Amino acid sequence: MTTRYTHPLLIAPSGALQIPDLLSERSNQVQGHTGKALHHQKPIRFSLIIPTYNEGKNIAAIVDRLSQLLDPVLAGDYELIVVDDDSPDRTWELAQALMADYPQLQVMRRQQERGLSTAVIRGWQASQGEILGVIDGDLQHPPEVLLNLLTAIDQGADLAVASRNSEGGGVSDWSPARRFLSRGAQILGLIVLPQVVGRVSDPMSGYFLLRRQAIAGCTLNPLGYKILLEVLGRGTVQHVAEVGYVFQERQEGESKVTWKQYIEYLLHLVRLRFSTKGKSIGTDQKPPLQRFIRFGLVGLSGVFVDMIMLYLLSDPSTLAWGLTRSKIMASEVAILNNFLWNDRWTFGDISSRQRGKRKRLRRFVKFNLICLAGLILNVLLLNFLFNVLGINRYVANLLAIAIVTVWNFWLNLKLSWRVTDTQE
Ligand SMILES: Nc1nc2c(ncn2[C@@H]2O[C@H](COP(=O)(O)OP(=O)(O)O)[C@@H](O)[C@H]2O)c(=O)[nH]1
Ligand SMILES: [Mg+2]
Repeated sequence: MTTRYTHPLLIAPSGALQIPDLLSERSNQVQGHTGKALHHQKPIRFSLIIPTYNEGKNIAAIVDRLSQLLDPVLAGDYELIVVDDDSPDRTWELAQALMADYPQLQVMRRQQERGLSTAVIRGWQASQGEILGVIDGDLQHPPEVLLNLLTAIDQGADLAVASRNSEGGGVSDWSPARRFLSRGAQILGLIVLPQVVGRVSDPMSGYFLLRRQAIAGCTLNPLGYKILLEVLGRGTVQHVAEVGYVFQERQEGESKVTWKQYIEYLLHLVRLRFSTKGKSIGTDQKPPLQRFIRFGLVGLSGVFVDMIMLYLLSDPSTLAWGLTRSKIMASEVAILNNFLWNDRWTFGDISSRQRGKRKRLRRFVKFNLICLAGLILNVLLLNFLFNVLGINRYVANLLAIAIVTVWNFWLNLKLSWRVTDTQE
């Protein structure tokens, strides 16, 4: 009879969700670290957390691919930490069996807590890396991107995010409904928590690396899935880098995302909004004042276009169209005028990096959709100011345009030209 040696598991830390500084006294912060007594070892370069729940069919493949990828660049100087929430399919046990063949692999089986965000944090707490990272365990995040993320950190970024929305990024096979939902969530984030959500092009990314220093000592308090929001909201992140990636379709197992995660996302945004109030977000980004001035001037040219069109279409001495119809038409012409100027001038630096007719068309479609939403707001405001408050139609129009300009600037900055911290 042979008994196979089983490698010890990491015991899940308990207590506050706080990442210890590697240099400080940490014996009472990392409780119950068994086996290799890692906290007495010297720090290592990189710790990558792989959170799993029922990923039994994926775990061997992801561990193998990550090891193949990292061994040549970080031989012995990294750790892969699978944090499994006591999966019914016993993912943790399968991972544990892999430890014999993959010496950099560690496994944590959590039985007291559940949830993606806390799994990641508990993994980081038990880790030794100067650079911390997270990657999904289902191979939807292409492992190769890790090398670019590591390079970005080596080049000085505090946070390197794999993004579906920057150059080279995308989603493989999403339905329009799913894309819409994802964008809607981002827009809500931009409205509720602009200084946090606006810093990256893919605030919902679950694939990123950061320097331990950026969050060491902060008490994290996440809700649901979006751990990146927590890092951006509570950490000290100066330089952000982004690397585009294409979100792969799941081959094995199934997604754990339900409506609950959308609700939690909203609550998380609100909670962060209040708890980070007054905190100056650690950023080297200047407010995009110059852009706003340009956008404002372009908007002003649009006002003239809009006014002239409104006069030509609605004035009793000219075509005498109805007010709403005239306003929609006038705004559409103004939108076209504004796009052309903004693309050339306000965001000319970004546009010149995203060349090609298709990309330009995409920017125009986004610009149009955002302005269209703004236009609806504009028409409602104009009708309210003119019909309800009895303000002169042109003054009412000016007021409505001013309010909608702020909406248009912010959303277009973040969604059409995608200006984030990494580009300023
Ligand atoms: N430890 C842990 N991992 C989780 C939990 N929920 C999801 N995961 C893992 O987190 C990653 C992303 O989850 P997934 O359901 O694929 O999300 P989606 O890609 O957005 O559909 C996968 O590796 C999951 O196994 C959880 O509650 N605990
Ligand atoms: Mg997934």
